[in-house]
Amino acid sequence: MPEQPAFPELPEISYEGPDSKNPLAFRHYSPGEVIEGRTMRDHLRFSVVYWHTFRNPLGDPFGVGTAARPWDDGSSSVENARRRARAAFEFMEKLGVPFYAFHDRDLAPEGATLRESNRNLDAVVEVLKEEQQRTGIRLLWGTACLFVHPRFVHGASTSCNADVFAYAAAQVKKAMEITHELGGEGYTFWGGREGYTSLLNTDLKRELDHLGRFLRMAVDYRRRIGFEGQFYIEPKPKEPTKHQYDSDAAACLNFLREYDLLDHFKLNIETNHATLAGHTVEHELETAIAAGALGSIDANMGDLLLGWDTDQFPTDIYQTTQVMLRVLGMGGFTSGGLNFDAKVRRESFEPMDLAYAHIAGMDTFARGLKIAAAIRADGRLKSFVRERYASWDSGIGAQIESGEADFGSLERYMLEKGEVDPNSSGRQEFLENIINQFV
Ligand code: XLS
Ligand code: NI
Ligand code: NI
Repeated sequence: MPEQPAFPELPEISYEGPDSKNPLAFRHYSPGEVIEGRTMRDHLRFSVVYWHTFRNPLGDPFGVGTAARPWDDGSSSVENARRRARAAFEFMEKLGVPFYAFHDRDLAPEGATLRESNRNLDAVVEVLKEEQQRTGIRLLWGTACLFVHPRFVHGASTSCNADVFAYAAAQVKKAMEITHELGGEGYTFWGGREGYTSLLNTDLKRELDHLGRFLRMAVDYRRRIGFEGQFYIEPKPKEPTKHQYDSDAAACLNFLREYDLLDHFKLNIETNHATLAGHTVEHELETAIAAGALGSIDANMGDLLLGWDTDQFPTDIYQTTQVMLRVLGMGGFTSGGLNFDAKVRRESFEPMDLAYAHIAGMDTFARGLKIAAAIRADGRLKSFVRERYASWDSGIGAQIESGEADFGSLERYMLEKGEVDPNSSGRQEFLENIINQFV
């Protein structure tokens, strides 16, 4: 811990139960409580993101940053970056969050050359290592920032300039190395500028081939250094580009299949990216799960009235219930977790707002978990769906599913039968009301 605490007003947050009025306590997140055979801590695997929580100045296109961060002198010195790392661990430790995630350039300042940037990074990784050891907090995943610097103006691995591809490769190589060194459980690829703003100047096929080649090199390098963490791709349809190649879960899965990379990657689904793509988060989760490829979740929420990635802290209980129904349904996370890729509003600029925001997100997910477990224990929802498909369990349905039937046998069957058995109601409102009984 730093000599002077960065968060002097923040105590260690503990569980006080649903009736507590203490804003600095959990009302639902009780880390040791066992649900469906696992502790809440192990179900939820919360993670703090370094970029928003410790690097976001809270600016917007019309105004400068408002964030007050007394431990940060605003300089891009390595000393400041090291002090910030200690502040981050003090915060995470007081909240009781078991994981964190970073981009390389959030941690340490970019130098004049790649060599200098790498040196800066090493100086901060030294602090992270110490702090991980001291607190037991672990790295959920690392990633490389391939979108802020002007060299990435046309993309990173999909840039028209081959030198930029080379630079990005060198940067990812180093980011993978430090992730490995810090015992990271995963490594994420989010293609912030891997897309286009105009097709008039874009060779789409060539760019996709380059992206495939880049990821293949990452897979090869992972083997070389013995990094066993999970690789993730994070879908997002747009912003900053007009079109991002990893636009949604289905597009990512198709891309991975086409380039024969599906065995090496899972998806990191972000709620706000789902809604930007015109999907619900549960749609994206189910699409990933159906392919056996849901890895991790960037837990946030958007504002449906705004067309951009607002990255708000998740405070919608219905939504966290839907998410946790899917997470429980797939048997829980293995390497992944709930990573708060969320930022406080520009108006919430005090350090303590970071604590209130995380407490809100953690409690909302803890509640979602409890509600989802209760819905599963009740069983009505699941048995409704099972019964809805009962015609597939025997007779003609079973023959179709097993591959025994063909067009000829189905025609004979229907000619004899004459008409289908009546359909039954989908009962959507009835089901929505069942969910409401638990929320
Ligand atoms: C941005 C993305 C980004 C990734 C990590 O919209 O969510 O923060 O999670 O590069
Ligand atoms: Ni994200
Ligand atoms: Ni986002």
